[in-house]
Amino acid sequence: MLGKQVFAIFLVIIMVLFCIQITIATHSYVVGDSAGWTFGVSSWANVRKFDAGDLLLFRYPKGVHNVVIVNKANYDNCNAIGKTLSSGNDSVALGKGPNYFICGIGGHCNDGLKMEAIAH
Ligand SMILES: *[C@@H]1O[C@H](CO)[C@@H](O)[C@H](O)[C@H]1NC(C)=O
Ligand SMILES: [Cu+2]
Repeated sequence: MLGKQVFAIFLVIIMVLFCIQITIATHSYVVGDSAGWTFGVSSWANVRKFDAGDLLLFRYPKGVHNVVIVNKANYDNCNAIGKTLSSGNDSVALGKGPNYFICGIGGHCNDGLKMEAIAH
């Protein structure tokens, strides 16, 4: 008797958790796939459809590159002004709309280590 009620409540809890899981499910992407965060990476980003909350994982040799989260003006002008990540294995959740990333080391941004990821 009590066993059946407990079981029913248990089932409801499982179903609620399952629904929550579906709503918050996000994708994660390794930026540039096997090439990683490197020159020409925008061609990787341009063909992908991201959702707000998706996780981007930036992989690169630590010290060789970094990842600076910039605004559009600084993206266009390769000004490395913004939150800077430098572990070589950096994870960033996308906000809705355009997200701009550049490498702040040397002339790498001007040489094509920059990327816009648009999240819907
Ligand atoms: C890189 O980061 C991801 C996600 O934060 C983690 O799962 C993975 O183990 C890390 N890899 C290395 C080599 O640190
Ligand atoms: Cu770089």
